Amino acid sequence: MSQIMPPSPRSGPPSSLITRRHALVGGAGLLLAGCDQINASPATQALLSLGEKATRSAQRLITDRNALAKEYSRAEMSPVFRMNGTRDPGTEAYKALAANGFADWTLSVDGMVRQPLKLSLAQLQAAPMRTQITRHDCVEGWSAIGEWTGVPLGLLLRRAGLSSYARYVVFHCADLYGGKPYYESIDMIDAFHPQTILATRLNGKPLVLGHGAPLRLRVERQLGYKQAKYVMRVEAVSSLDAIHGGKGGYWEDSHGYQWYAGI
Ligand SMILES: Nc1nc2c(c(=O)[nH]1)N[C@H]1C(S)=C(S)[C@@H](COP(=O)(O)O)O[C@H]1N2
Ligand SMILES: [Mo]
Repeated sequence: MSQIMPPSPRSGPPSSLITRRHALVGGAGLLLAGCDQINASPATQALLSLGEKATRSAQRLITDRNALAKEYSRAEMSPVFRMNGTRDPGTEAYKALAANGFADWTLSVDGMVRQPLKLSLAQLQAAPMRTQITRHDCVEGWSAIGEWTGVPLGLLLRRAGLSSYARYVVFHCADLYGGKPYYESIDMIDAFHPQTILATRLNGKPLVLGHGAPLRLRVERQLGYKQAKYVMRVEAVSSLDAIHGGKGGYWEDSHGYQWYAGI
């Protein structure tokens, strides 16, 4: 498991590099006739080559984060997909929603968006879907291969008019675990990753209660505990500080699990 900290919007190599490169380009542009002079300066040469190297490594980092998780064939699917954590949120509110097949359930997409959305299950099911057979890895030492079908998260965020200041997407769940609300969060690279979906189906059937009915996150480049079940609300935020314990997720807040659980 690699350790990547939540990026801060105001620091970090990629943004400072871009600023520096723009400053250089701007300077050269202003001094048209003085271009040779700028290029001849050893300090500038060093800065330029350093900038290029750092840009390449930033590029590599981003490329790796966008790589697809392995997808499997139908023949490789696990005969039984285990359940873990909450198997039924059991709250009065959830029981009422489950009692009529989630006909009154809605997903909220809100926070730093231009147009907050409230979507029924029927509306979500009518959206373009992606199906993928992937392996789920739980830190407790088990894996299962299953076929997930759902709406790409990026599609919903675009439709809601995501603010360019949003840095994270928070998933608020219907269940309490150990008495605390279960929640999780991811950054924008994972939010717009093509395999990041809000799944309504497992192995061709609507999600059963134990797997997070009616809607759960699949973020395939990360471990099991990031795969939030019973998602009720998707919130775009610029910082995780004010959300529950401030560490970006239930396990992160209460058990010191890493926020970035990349596999
Ligand atoms: N809301 C919610 N999401 C959750 C959990 C949970 O307890 N509550 N458990 C997590 C853990 S540790 C794992 S391994 C997976 C298990 O998903 P499954 O029950 O569909 O196998 O869900 C994750 N998402
Ligand atoms: Mo897990």
